[in-house]
Amino acid sequence: MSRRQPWQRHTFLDHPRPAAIYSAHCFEVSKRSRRSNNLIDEEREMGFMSAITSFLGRYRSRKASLLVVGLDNAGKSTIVQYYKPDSSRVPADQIPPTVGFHIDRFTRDHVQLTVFDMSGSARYRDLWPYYAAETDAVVFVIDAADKTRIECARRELLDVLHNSELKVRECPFLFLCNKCDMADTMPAAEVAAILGLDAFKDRSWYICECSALTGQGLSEGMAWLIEQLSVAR
Ligand SMILES: Nc1nc2c(ncn2[C@@H]2O[C@H](COP(=O)(O)OP(=O)(O)OP(=O)(O)O)[C@@H](O)[C@H]2O)c(=O)[nH]1
Ligand SMILES: [Mg+2]
Repeated sequence: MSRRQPWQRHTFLDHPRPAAIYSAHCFEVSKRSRRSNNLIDEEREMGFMSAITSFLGRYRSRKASLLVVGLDNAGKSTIVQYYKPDSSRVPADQIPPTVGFHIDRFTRDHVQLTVFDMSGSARYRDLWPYYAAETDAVVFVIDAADKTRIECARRELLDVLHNSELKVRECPFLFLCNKCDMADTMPAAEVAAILGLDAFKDRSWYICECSALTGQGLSEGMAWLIEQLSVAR
């Protein structure tokens, strides 16, 4: 057998441990790995518990107020009624034009909502900034079939933004381009461009097409809003 040169590395097999030491070593290793397995289990449990806690925290009944604004006849009240539970919903053909404002309270996606459905009539628009002071989110409804008044809608949007607490306070804006069931309505991208939403850099906003009569797009819009309200807490 050729002798190893001194520079050649010795291996474990060159110096076998006595059986007792070797098994003690194995026991230590397995104890350590069991301890680390326990730690991993504990961490996993804690992760699971914190996931459940955050889930419950997130969806335990919470409260938020919404301000619903937009020109008269845009479909605000019809949209609010659509979001309500079936049992308390007023049928679309029995909703009168709003006078002043109307407050509705209902729970949607585990959030207790207080909804300020404002009149869009010119004589009541001055009320919007007052109710914007405390709101958690704004729903701005646009009649996507009414091309002649979209410029007016833009002015009212700027007005409520500049003459209210919203000027300094971040709060999410949901833009609903309503009446998309009708022919020749403006697509959301066109409405966004006219309203100048590109300039909305300091707040979160979302725009989608919807129909308060068919329900199209309304769940999508509300899902975004609820997510924003969750993030804000
Ligand atoms: N085709 C169509 N009609 C709609 C839609 N939403 C609302 N309308 C109709 O539009 C009209 C006005 O609806 P409202 O919900 O009263 O409008 P509003 O924005 O609350 O109006 P004010 O209370 O006056 O500010 C009603 O005749 C509704 O039936 C829609 O998605 N599609
Ligand atoms: Mg109304």
